[in-house]
Amino acid sequence: MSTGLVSQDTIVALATSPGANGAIAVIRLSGLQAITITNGVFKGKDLLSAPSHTIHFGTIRDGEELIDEVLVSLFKGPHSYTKEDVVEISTHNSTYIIERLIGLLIKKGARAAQAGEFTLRAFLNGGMDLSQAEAVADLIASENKASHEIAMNQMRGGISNKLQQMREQLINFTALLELELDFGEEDVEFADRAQFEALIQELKVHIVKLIQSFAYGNAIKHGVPVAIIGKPNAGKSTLLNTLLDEERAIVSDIAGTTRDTIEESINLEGITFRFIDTAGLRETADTIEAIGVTKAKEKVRQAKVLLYLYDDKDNTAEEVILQIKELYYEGLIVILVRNKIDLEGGYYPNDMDTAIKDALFPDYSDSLVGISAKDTNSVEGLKNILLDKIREMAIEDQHIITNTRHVEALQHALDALEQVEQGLDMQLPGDLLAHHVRGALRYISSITGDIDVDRDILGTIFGKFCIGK
Ligand SMILES: Nc1nc2c(ncn2[C@@H]2O[C@H](COP(=O)(O)OP(=O)(O)OP(=O)(O)O)[C@@H](O)[C@H]2O)c(=O)[nH]1
Ligand SMILES: [Mg+2]
Repeated sequence: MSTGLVSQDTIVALATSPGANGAIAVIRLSGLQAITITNGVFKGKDLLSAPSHTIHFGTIRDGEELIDEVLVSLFKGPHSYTKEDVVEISTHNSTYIIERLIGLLIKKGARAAQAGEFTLRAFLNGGMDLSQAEAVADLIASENKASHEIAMNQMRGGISNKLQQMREQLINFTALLELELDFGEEDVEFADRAQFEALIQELKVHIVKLIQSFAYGNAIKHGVPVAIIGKPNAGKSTLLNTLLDEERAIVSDIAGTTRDTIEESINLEGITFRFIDTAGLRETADTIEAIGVTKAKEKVRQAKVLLYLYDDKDNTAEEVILQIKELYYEGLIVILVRNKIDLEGGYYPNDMDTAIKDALFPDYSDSLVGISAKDTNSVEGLKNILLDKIREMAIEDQHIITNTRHVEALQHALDALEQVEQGLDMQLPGDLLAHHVRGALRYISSITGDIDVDRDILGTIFGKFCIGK
């Protein structure tokens, strides 16, 4: 797609979802001729003399032929989404009407918009920065409260403001470093090195936090994957059913009942969790079951949280410890779940729990809970632990990264800042330090689009939008 300078032409597209059943469809135009073109086919008030932010009832006609009765909303630039003149025509939601109307507007001089072109214009015209524009796509795609909150925060400039502050601080220092260069031979230091070092430290802390927030942001965006793991008959499928409040998985006292993985999502207090029931882990001669066991282990690798189920009849502490250590990888949240406590009349910590805690806390896990998977009330406690764990991942200030492009840029910025730090240690001259600082600046700026962003990058970002956005 063309991402050149802001073009002067007028674009048109259906802004509501095509083929949807709703009563109304909205067709949107943006550009210099948006109002003139609409006025040419609209019978009602003269739109050219109408003030901005007004709505007008009238008809759309192709010559003498009446196409629809419509409402036309006017937004004159720069007080519009794209900062250009924008017209939104609300029509009846008929595929025929929409096609005729868009066709007519194109005949009168508009051009069919490309994917994301309205938002691209908003960005190019300075209405929003790049990370805010990207958040528009996230906002439209958000399916739960938590991802909606993150996208909304980002669209309203959440991380941009933070990054902007960092940029300004760095720019100030680079200016001082560059001033030193002007004095060439003279041995002057305008940029206080100790202060500079403190600033770099501070920025690194912020960036690391933002990078870490990506794991959380990503989980929130796509649903937090939770693998339910344990030996056969541990009660994994029973737990899944209770969580879903539905007989989703087959439960039986035959070991090896579940073979394939079963995934279901539920929303707990605004956060989507993807629970994955798996085949019980054991050595088996049954080929199909063995495939299930391999698959279960793979699921753990893709999971954010591992619920490890065991009970004190069918497991030994050694087995549990060994299996957790085998399955564990850095960053995985492990919750140990001793099941079937109803058989003992409640949860009483025993020697097995003590042995497990001694071996696994705090390196592999820090939570152990007793439940009865059959019992909804008892599973409530487990849900709360899960929610707490996920919320712990969130960082303060709500600055959460959800975008792969952003996290990569931050990683590069961090590398560059580390080079500045090493440079300071080695007492490198100002010009070399300035070089690394500019590197960091470039990466930070690429997130908000404060530098000349590569056209390919813009094409990729806005190409992901739907037409009309
Ligand atoms: N008393 C009691 N029995 C339970 C509990 N949870 C599960 N069971 C029983 O344990 C047996 C195995 O339960 P499942 O949920 O099929 O176990 P699983 O871990 O999915 O087993 P596989 O699919 O074979 O790996 C069934 O007879 C369940 O009724 C519990 O909390 N209390
Ligand atoms: Mg099962």
